[in-house]
Amino acid sequence: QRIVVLAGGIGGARFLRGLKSAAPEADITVIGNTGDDIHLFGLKVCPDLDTVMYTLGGGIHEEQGWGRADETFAVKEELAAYGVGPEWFGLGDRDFATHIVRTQMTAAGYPLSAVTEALCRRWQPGVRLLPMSDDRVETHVLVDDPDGEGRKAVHFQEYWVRLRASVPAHAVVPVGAEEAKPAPGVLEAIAGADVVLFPPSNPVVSVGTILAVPGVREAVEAAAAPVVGLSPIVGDAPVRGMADKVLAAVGVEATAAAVAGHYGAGLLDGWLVDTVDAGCVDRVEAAGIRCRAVPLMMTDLPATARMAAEALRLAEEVR
Ligand code: GDP
Ligand code: FO1
Ligand code: CA
Repeated sequence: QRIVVLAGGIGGARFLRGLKSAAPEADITVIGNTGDDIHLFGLKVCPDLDTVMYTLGGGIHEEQGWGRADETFAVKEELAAYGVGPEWFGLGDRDFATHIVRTQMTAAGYPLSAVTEALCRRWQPGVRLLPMSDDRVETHVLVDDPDGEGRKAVHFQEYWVRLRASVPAHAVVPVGAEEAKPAPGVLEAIAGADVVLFPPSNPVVSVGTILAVPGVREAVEAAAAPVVGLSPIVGDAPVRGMADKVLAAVGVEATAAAVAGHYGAGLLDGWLVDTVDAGCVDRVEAAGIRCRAVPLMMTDLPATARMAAEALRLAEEVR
């Protein structure tokens, strides 16, 4: 069974662990979001690709959900001693090595897809991890300019990590997406899939950014395979993080039903909501999307594997 998953960071990575456990024989291709990528200290950092790679490869900081386990911050402290920031982004020593290898290979001419494949030779994530594009795409967020009347665009990481999404977001712009091409293998994987899954990743800045790469949305819409998503919104709030803030920026309510409607019946064949949101099942189905309410909290691996199994079951139902 060929399964394609459009993944962001933590929500995508944790779901993938459950999917691997629920479908150990499946051939899984992950299309990873690279809109969160940021260049710091001359290095290219790919938070979502790394979160998937470290989570599935056993190197993740489990409680935090991003970055490396057993991390130290000597390099960051030394940079700070030179007055070199940003101090608000916590790059650890072990993690730095990944970004050094990635940047070095990029400078030598390798595309991000080849670099990711090389990094995965170490981590053996057990899935094929493809960046959505080899071209640079950077999500920016339009916020009020604190120094003036107008508005200004800040990098997504500055909005999310430094500002903690505490200022109003007026727009979310995947800069460069319009000119980006899907990475080699992306469209082929979608076209050849038996099932396409949207994990409970951020619908705007994770899955939304992947779909913004020209050709990707069209490929998912045209796919012969059923497309099933799992809601990252449970009980009218994100399970973790500030997805409600970026949903507001695109005019979508933070409810499981509204997120299904945002993707739409053109994209989704099936949608899983949490049991606490069972009341919205009829509304989602009325929009032409088959919907089931099942437990959607990824509290441990067995619970996550059951979520993945439910998604695959729903895919069979709508096939
Ligand atoms: P990020 O790139 O690290 O922000 O991760 P993703 O975009 O892949 O996923 C973020 C989303 O995961 C958030 O909007 C959370 O609400 C969602 N999420 C995290 N844990 C859970 C969980 O246990 N269950 C569900 N349903 N969603 C979750
Ligand atoms: N998230 C934070 O909240 N604070 C950090 O200092 C931070 C550093 C960081 C370093 C490497 C990496 O791969 C991820 C990192 N993240 C950090 C997480 C990440 O940037 C964001 O949570 C996601 O991109 C949000 O989608
Ligand atoms: Ca992310």
